Amino acid sequence: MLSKDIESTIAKASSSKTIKAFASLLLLFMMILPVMAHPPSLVSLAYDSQNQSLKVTTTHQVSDPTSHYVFRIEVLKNGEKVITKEYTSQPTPSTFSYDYPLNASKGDILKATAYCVIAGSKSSEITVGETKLSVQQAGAANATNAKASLPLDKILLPPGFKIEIYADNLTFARSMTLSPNGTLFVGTRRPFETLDAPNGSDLYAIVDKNNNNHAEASEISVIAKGLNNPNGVAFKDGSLYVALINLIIRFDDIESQLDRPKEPVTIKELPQYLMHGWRYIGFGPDGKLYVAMGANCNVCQHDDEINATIACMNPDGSEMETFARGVRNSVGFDWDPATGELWFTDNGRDLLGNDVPSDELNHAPAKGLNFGFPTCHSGSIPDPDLGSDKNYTCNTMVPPAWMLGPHVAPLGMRFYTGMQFPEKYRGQIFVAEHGSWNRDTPIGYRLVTVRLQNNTAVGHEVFAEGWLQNGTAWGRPVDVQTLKDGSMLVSDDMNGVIYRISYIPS
Ligand SMILES: [Ca+2]
Ligand SMILES: [Ca+2]
Repeated sequence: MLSKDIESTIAKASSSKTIKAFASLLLLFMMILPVMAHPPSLVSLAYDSQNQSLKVTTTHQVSDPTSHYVFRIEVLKNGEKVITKEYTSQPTPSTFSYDYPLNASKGDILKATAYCVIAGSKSSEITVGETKLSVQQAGAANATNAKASLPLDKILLPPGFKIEIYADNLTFARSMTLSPNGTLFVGTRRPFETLDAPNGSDLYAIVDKNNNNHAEASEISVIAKGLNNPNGVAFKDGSLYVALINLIIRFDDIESQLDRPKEPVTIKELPQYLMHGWRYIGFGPDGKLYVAMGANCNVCQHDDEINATIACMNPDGSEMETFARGVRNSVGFDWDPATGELWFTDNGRDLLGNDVPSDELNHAPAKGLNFGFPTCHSGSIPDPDLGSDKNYTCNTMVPPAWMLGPHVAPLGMRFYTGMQFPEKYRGQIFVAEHGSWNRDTPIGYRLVTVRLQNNTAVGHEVFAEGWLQNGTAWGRPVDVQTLKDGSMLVSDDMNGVIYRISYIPS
C-alpha cells in the first residue's frame, strides 16, 4: 500500500516518463530490498475505540503466501485469550492487516501474537487509550560480529570446564562435521522468517592451521555462497556431502580446494518442503548416507512416504530407503561407537500446550521401527486429532529412549568419544537444545548430557546453561562436535559463532 501511494504521488507530480520510470524503479527497489536484506518481522496493533475494533498489522516477508504464511492470530486482553483466528494463507507476501471486533476500554492491555505456519511467532502489545502506539520489533537476531560482546561469563559449566569463542562471523552456523584431517565443515540455515529468501546462506570450512584452538579469519573459507539452507554436512572419502532443503550435493576432493571448489555434483533431489525441510545428514557405520526428512507440517497424516522419516541411501544417492518412520523432525543423530546403533533427537509437535509433549531422544537399533508421529507423541500421548481413534494404540510405536522435556528443541547430538573430559562423560550423549520458540516460559538454550548404561538411557543432566537469562535468550546452541584433542565445539546460529568447551584438571 505504502509503495503504491509513493508511486502514485511521484507519478502525479510530473507526467514526465523519466520520473515515472524512476518511480517504478524506486517501487521495484522497495519491493526487492526487504527480501534481500533480512527483513524484520513486525506486529503492530491499533485500537479504534469508536468502532470497538482492533487492527492487527503483520509484516511477514515470504515468496509464496499460500505455502508460507501466518496461520494463526491470537489476541489477549489483560492476559486472557479473547480472539483466536486461523488462516490457510496470508493476503499478501509482505504486510497485511486483519480487523477484529473487540470490546475494550481505556487501560486495557491488548497483546496480539502472529504465528508462522513454518515456525516462529511475533507479538506486540498496546494499552488502550494511550496515544503512542506500541510497536514491537522482533526480527531474528543475527549478530555476526558478536565475539567481543557475547557474555560468556554467564555460561555455567561443571568445575574445571571453560568456554571460549572458537570461530565467529559464521552467519547462521548450524551443523558441523570434522574430516579425518581435522577440517571442520559448517552448514547454515536462515531464520524461519527468511528461510525462502533468494540470497540463501553460505557454507564454511575451518582449518586451524596454527593449532591455537581458535579459527582466525584467514583460517575460515567460504566454500559456497547463496545455497538453499545448506543445514546438513557429512564427510566421506575426501568428499563433502551437503544437504540443502531440496538437494543433496557432493564436493569431491574438497580439502585441496577449500577456497575455490569445483562445481558440486547433485546426488539426490528432495522435496522443497520449507517446514522442517532443513536436513540433517550423516554417514552410518554401514557406509550409507542417512538423512532426516522432517514432516512438512506441525502434525498431519501425509501420502508422501518419505515424509517424517529418517532415510538412508548409498553415497551416490541410489537405493534410497526408509530406515525409521514416525519421526517428526530430527535435526541430529549419531551412532553409538560401542554398538554401531543409531540414536537421534526428535522435536515434538506444537500447540498442545506448554508442557506436552516432551521432545525426545530415540534409539533405533534396527531398521523399520516406527517412532510414533503423527498419531502418538512422546510414547504415550495419542494425538487429539489423529490418534483418538479407539482402535489406535501407542503400543506398537517405539517410545523415546529419554524424554528431554517439552519445547526444549533438541538438535545436534553426539557421543563423546574424546579423552579430555573426565571419565564420567565418555560414551555419554551430548545434546544441544536450541530452545523453545512458543512456550510461555522459555526453556532449553543449553547443553545436556544423557547417560547410558548397558545400551539404555538412564539419566539426564544439564551440562552448560546461561544462554537464557531472565526469560530472554542471547544465544542458541545447534550442534556439538568433538575435536581430536577431546575438546567440544558448539555452534550457535543466533550469533553466528562456534564455541569451544575444554576441560583443564585442577
Ligand atoms: Ca588458529
Ligand atoms: Ca516419538
